[in-house]
Amino acid sequence: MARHLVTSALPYINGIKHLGNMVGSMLPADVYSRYLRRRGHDVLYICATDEHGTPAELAAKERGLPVDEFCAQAHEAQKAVYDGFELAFDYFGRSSSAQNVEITQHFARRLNENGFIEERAVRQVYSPADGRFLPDRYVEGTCPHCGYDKARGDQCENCTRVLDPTDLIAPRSAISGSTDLEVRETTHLFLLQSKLQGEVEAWIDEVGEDWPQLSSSIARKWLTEGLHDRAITRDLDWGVPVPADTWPELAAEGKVFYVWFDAPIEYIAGTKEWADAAPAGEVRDWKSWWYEADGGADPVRYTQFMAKDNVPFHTVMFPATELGVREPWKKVDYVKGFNWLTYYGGKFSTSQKRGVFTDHALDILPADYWRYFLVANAPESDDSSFTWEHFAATVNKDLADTLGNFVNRVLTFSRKRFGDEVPAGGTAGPAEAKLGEDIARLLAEYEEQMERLQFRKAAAALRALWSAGNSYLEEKAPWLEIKTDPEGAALTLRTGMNLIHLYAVVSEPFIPATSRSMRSAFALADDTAAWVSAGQAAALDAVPAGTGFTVPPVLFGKISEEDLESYRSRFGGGG
Ligand code: B3M
Ligand code: ZN
Repeated sequence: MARHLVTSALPYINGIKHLGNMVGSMLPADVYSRYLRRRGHDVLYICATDEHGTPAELAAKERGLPVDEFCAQAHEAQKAVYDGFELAFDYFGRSSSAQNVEITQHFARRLNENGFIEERAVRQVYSPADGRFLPDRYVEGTCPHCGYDKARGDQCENCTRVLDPTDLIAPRSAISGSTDLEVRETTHLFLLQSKLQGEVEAWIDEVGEDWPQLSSSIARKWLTEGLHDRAITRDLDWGVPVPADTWPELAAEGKVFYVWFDAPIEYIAGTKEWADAAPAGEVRDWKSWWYEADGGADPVRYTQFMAKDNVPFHTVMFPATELGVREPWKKVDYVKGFNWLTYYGGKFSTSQKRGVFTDHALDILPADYWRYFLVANAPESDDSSFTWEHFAATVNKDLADTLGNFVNRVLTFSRKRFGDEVPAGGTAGPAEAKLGEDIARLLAEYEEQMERLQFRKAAAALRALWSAGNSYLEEKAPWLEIKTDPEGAALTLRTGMNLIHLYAVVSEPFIPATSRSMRSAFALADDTAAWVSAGQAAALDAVPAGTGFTVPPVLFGKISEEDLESYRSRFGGGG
C-alpha cells in the first residue's frame, strides 16, 4: 500500500466544460484514483475551480454579476456536473479560497527572500476607451506564430504558444472591441525563472525519464527555448493580492498575482481546504501529502493529469516556483498529458460553443456511457475525434451487446429455469479451466495497463474480459444444454454469474453506477471495495450456489438511428 496524490488540471471557472476538457484531465484522474483505491492504496484526489484571472472577470461581466458572486455560483454549477459524472474527488476546492491566498503569498515572500523576484517597469497595453490596462485575455488579436485570428493575450489556443498581449498582431480590447490601444508603463513583479533553469533541468533529468513522450517532449522543448523571467502580477480587481508587508506600493495599487502563479499552488491549498473541512473527530494531515519530511512519513507518489496546453506550466514553471521557494514541497512524479479530443476533426471550443458540453451530455445519457466511451478513446498518443456515429457504435457494441446483454441473458435465463438463487450442480471442466486462464491473463493485462496509465489499452483489456464471458456463453449455450444436461447448464450459469460479479469489481473505475447495479444483483455481504487477484478471478467462485439474486434493469440502452439523428441535429455534426 502506497500513498498516491492525484490532481487534475483545475477547470477554469468561466463556463461549463466540454467533453474534451473532461477526457483530458478530470475523468482519467478519477478512473486512476478509483483503481488505486480499489487496490488498497491510500489515495488523495484533489481538484478545484480555477477562479482568478481575466476569464473569470470577463465571464462575470457577461452575466452582469460581481465576480465573487459569479464564481460562487459557477463553482456550484461545475461541481454539480462533476457529481453527475461521478468524479470522486476527495476535495473539490476553489482557487479563491483563503487557504490559497495564504499559501500563494507565502510562496511569493519566500521567492522574494531567495532572490527570485524582482520589480520591473513594463510597458503594457492600455485602453483609453476602457480606462484600464488590458492584461492577458483582455486583449485579442492575431497570433504572431500561426496566424490564428482569435488568439488571446496570454496564449494562442491554436498553436498553444504562450503569448504576451503586446505580441499580438492587430490587437483589440476584449471588453469594448476598441482597437485604439496604447502602451503605457507600469510596475510588476517578475519571477526570475531564468535563474532556475539549471535546477529545473536537473530535476527533469531525474524524474522525467518515464513520463509519457508527450509530457517530456513539451518540457524539453520549453527548456531548450530557455526559461524567461515572467511577470507574475496583474492590474486586476480579482485575484490573490500582493502582500502589503512585502510590497506596500504594489499592494496599494491593487495588484494581484497572475492566475497561473496561484492556480497550481491551489493543488496544495485545496489539500489544506480538504483538511480544514474534516468532520469533527477526523484528523487530516494536509502537510504530510505535500511537505517532504526528513524521513519518517510514508513517501507520496504524485501524479498529475492535464491536456497538452497545460504541460509547460506543470513541468517547468510550477516546478521552478517550488524549487525557488527553498522548502521541501512535493513535486510531481508523473505527468500524464493528453492530446486533443476533436469534434468531427475540428476544435471543441468553450468560447465558440462548438461540440458537446458536459452538462448537455448528462441530459442525454447517464455518466457511464460517457465515461466508458471517453476513456476508451482518450487522446493519448494522438488527437482523437468524437463523432456521434463512433459514440453510438461503441455504446451499442461494447456496453449494450458485450456487457449489458451478457448480464441480462445470464440472469434472466437462470431465473427462468432455476429460480431466484444461483443454481447448484455440475463440475467444472475444460471450458471453465480455459475461461479461468483467459480471465487471469486479461485481468493481469488490465492491471498492467492501469499501472502504466495507458487508458485506451486498459479499456481494451476490460472489453476483452467482457468478451471472454460472451465467448464462453456462446460455446456452452446453456439454452441448449438445459435440454440434455441441466446440471451442466447450472454450472454454466453459475460461472456466468461469477463473471458478472468480477465485472462489477474490475469495471468500477470506468463505470461506477453500472458496477453498483451489477454488484447489487447478488445478495452477498458487502465486499465491494475488494479487488480480485488473478488467481481468485480464475477460480470464478466468489458467488456460491444458493446466493439470492435479482435481475437488474437493462444496463445500457442501445442508441438508435433516430437518437443519432436527433443528437446530430441538436449538436451539429459531420459539418
Ligand atoms: N485552468 C487551464 C485550463 O483550464 C487552467 C489549468 C490550471 S491547472 C493549475 O485549461
Ligand atoms: Zn498560434
